[in-house]
Amino acid sequence: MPEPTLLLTGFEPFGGETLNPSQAIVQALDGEVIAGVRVAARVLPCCFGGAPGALAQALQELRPQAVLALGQAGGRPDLTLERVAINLADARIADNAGEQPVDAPVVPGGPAAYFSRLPVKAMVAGLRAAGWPASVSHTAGTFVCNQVFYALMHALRDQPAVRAGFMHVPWLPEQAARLPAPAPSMPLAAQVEAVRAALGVALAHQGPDHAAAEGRTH
Ligand code: PCA
Repeated sequence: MPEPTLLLTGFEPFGGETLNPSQAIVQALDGEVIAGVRVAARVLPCCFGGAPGALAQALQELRPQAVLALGQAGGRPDLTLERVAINLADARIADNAGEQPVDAPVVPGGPAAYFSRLPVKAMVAGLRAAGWPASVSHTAGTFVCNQVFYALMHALRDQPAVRAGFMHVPWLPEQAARLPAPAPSMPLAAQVEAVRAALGVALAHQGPDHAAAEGRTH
């Protein structure tokens, strides 16, 4: 039996930035064993053309029993567990390869959306209990993060036993400090600790997700 593996992905910096917290987090957690499962980290290129292929290669190589993909959501104040990936790429800025798709499907002919297969509400509850601000998000946007989330769920559509989903993380203080207006941020050590806690819940949780009300009116 191969060792149980969790694939943890992050992204390289994008949009002219020199840092991406998701990259730093996955590098910090690479090789760690959480709830008996070894973390294998991969950093994905932030480009529509290259990210799904890099993800597919990692899935093929590692055959993970669980996957958490991470990305930066600058401006969000907390850790957000994404609930839904949509079959749409609509880029406000160019990706790292200079591509800017508008109204393109992630997978032509694919379903409109996939839901996360992680217990997002249990993970939010676990994060809050450990002292980390977190919430459920109902949109991962329409940029490369949503594309990777959708591609992940599409790739695993015939492997329902694999737990997989996406979490957005806030800016690092170093990034927020470069902005002209005040912006929310969270230090790297805190983000690493929080992702470790979230992974612990994701791997240990059994049965249906918590039934806590985490919906939105907007
Ligand atoms: N955040 C972007 C893409 C890469 C990243 O870290 C997004 O939210 O789409």
